[in-house]
Amino acid sequence: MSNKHRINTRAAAMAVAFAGVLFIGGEALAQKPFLTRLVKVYTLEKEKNGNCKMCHEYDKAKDQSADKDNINAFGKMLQGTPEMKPVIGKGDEHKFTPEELNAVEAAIKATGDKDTDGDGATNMEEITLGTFPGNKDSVPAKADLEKYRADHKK
Ligand SMILES: [Ca+2]
Repeated sequence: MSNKHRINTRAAAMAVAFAGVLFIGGEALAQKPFLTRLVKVYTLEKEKNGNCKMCHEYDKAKDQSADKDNINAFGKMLQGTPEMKPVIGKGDEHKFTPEELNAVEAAIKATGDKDTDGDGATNMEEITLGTFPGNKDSVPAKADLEKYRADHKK
């Protein structure tokens, strides 16, 4: 194999690897409508929990971004619900319909009383109070939680 050929082979392999990264990025973008819906329904703030970390665990410092390989405990729990079934596995070209986004909303409601990360606050309490239901290190302040529970007593 000539040197020139070897370099071309390497370039081709790198191009394939890069395309793979682009593909994963595209797939992550496909789920953006889920977040948009969630932010709208629960009036979430981007600086608090209205961002990708709601369902993904990644480290920006390590140049990572939200993708299908870093879905957190909350995201995985949603994926496993019967409500989410119709919206799982769509390609990155898929445009989610309002009905499909209703399914995502229904999955969140249906699992609202669960405490996925086991930090003592339910998923719905965390979503409403601005923390992450899939990260046990993110917990609502005790006073916020007490107020929320007093306000929502049945
Ligand atoms: Ca948490």
